[in-house]
Amino acid sequence: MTSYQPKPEDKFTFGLWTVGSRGRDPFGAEVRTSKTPAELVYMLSEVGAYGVNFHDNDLIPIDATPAQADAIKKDFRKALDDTGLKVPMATTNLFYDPIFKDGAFTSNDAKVRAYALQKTMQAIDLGVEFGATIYDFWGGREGVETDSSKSAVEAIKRNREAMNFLCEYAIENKYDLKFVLEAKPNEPRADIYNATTGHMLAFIATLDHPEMVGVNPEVAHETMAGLNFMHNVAQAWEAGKLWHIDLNDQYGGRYDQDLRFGSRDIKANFHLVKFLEDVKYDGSRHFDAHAYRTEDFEGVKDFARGCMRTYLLLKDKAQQFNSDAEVQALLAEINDQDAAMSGFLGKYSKAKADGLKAQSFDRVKIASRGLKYERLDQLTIDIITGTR
Ligand code: GCO
Ligand code: MN
Ligand code: MN
Repeated sequence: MTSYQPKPEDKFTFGLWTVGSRGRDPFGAEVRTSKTPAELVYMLSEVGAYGVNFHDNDLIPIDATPAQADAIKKDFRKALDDTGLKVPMATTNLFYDPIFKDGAFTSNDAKVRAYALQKTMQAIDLGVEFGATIYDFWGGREGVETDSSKSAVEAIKRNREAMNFLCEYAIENKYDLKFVLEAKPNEPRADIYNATTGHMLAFIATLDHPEMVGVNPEVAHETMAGLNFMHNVAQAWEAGKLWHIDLNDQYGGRYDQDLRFGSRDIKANFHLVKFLEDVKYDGSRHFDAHAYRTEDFEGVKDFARGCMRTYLLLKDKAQQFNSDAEVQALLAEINDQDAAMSGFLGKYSKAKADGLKAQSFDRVKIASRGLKYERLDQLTIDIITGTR
């Protein structure tokens, strides 16, 4: 029986903006008191997290004086030293300040685009100062309410220009840094460009330094788009681009709910955790979620502990699935390959094509075989629910 205690090698991380969220929403004010970045670090250490990530302005308010910034950094550094927490990832807030009301890198206003680049370079410096090796780009306002306002092609070009600029900046400064792009279909804009992880993968291939840029898929975002999150993660993995992941949970067809990881769709999250563990994904498991607005700071700890515990529970269940004799026998049967077909499948050759055209297949017989996926899925349910 495992204790489900988080360990550093689990690489569980939280953003300052996640556990620091005070529960404000479009319909109501803050319900929790403000905590300093250092206080949040001590709390994350208490619950067993490995690391803490931040936006530039989670750490240093946008209008802080240099003296205030130094004092905050000193406290934050001390908290990191005291606890041993790491800062694996950092990012830029390019959505909160009114200047970004029409986007940052894709804004129609050249001054806004230039300011966004300046702010991002400064935020990259700050992230690197605290040891970040992954730098996230979530283009929250890179979109529109009306397509009358902006050329969708121009938006792609501006986004590309900005990413190329920032890659060169990181190279010039010899930063040990990789960039990850985080897609979201909508919210806060009515529509956001490069709406899914698949769009991001296609976009990355067009950059000057595609080798520096990967993706940061988020459960809620692909679920909002009505997609199978794990499939997107698998595609990113197969492309060698899964360098970060934002874990939370979400009901489909709704606003971005940022629910505690695994609190909504246990089966989908089981398959997600199983995938990450099976392929030995070794990046951060970052929880980009918020505690319910009903909670006080103790409830935020319950939320953070719950995210990690559910991940570890599902990891345990994935191991059970992998070592269950009946499950494995079914999988072996499903995946049993007819050796005779290897003469037809795989890489093209004229001989294969000719042979294949001459081959006769008993379609009806092949189709008549039951695949036992019902049995397999019920075994999965039995395992997840602890019945088995
Ligand atoms: C959201 C996003 C953000 C980003 C964060 C880091 O929907 O609000 O997921 O939480 O992940 O801003 O860039
Ligand atoms: Mn999100
Ligand atoms: Mn996110």
